[in-house]
Amino acid sequence: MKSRKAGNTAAKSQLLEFYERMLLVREAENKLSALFADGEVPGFIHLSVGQEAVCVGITSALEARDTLASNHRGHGHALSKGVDLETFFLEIMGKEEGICGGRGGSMHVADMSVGMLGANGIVGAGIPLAVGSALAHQVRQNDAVAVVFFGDGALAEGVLHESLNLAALWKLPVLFVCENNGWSEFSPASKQFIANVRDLATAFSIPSKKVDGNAVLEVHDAAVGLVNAARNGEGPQLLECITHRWRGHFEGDPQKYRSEDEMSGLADHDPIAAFEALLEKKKVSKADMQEVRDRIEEQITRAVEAGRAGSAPDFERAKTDVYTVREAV
Ligand SMILES: Cc1ncc(C[n+]2csc(CCOP(=O)(O)OP(=O)(O)O)c2C)c(N)n1
Ligand SMILES: [Mg+2]
Repeated sequence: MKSRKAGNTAAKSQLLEFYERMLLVREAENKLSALFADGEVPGFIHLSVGQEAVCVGITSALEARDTLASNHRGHGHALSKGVDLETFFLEIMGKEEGICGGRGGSMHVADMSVGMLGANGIVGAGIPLAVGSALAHQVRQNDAVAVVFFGDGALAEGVLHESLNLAALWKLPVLFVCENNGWSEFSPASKQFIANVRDLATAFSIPSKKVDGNAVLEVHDAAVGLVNAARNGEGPQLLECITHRWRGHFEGDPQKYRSEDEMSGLADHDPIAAFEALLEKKKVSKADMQEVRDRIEEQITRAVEAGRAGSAPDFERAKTDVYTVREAV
């Protein structure tokens, strides 16, 4: 996405691009959910359905040279940073032709060619990676910024506090993005952290903003300002995005810990439905929106076919890319 105009001034083509990017993430994950239920996806998957406006709003404010570190709920981060859809499906389906040779799967999708530093199964572990990447950008003077997505469940992690401190101390070009969906696995995040993320930023002299994480243009506009500030040498910035996790913590989670009220109200916070209503107001035709939906459906069908056609990992290569193998004594 080249133009930086959003909000009221965005052109129709740019609005449709936001729509297409959010739909890609939503439909890719809906398909992964079905594949997982059918046993075609090994391991665990965590879906970001309902949170699409955050990844799209942020990544649309980035340049190709910028880098991104993710967490366990990272499909949207990877796809919206530009990871190829077919090699993404191949990876998650555990195939050799996957972007990481089928060795990473959902929680380790990485693609340095598009600046995707990696998803991460350890809560908070992507944060110092982004800070390290920002340090590399600063040393190389390459005019790039690093972004990290983390959830509200990471707020009590010491590594976040240490990373905020170092980033502020060294004025690193990094944007910290907190996807605040209220949950940390099966517990309300409010039971784990006494303060809030913006106070934490203030404690380390980091400027911050809070946005409705379901409103893609609001996220985008805030991200443009913060990314520019980081790029212009003003040091780290932080954005809190309020959003909703529609699915369980992982696929298959029966979610007994959530109230019926909360579950039945989730669809009221649909970033894609809200954006469709906005497109209609802006006089984007239903035919134009349908064209986007058809294109996404085709792309996903092709990606699933590619995933199914991929080869299962070869046992002979089990030790490839393993740096050290300790022989049994
Ligand atoms: C260091 C560490 N502690 C605990 C876990 C188990 N765990 C996995 S996800 C998660 C909570 C994640 O919540 P949040 O960061 O808000 O992300 P969300 O799942 O809401 O997107 C926990 C505690 C872990 N993976 N790593
Ligand atoms: Mg959370």
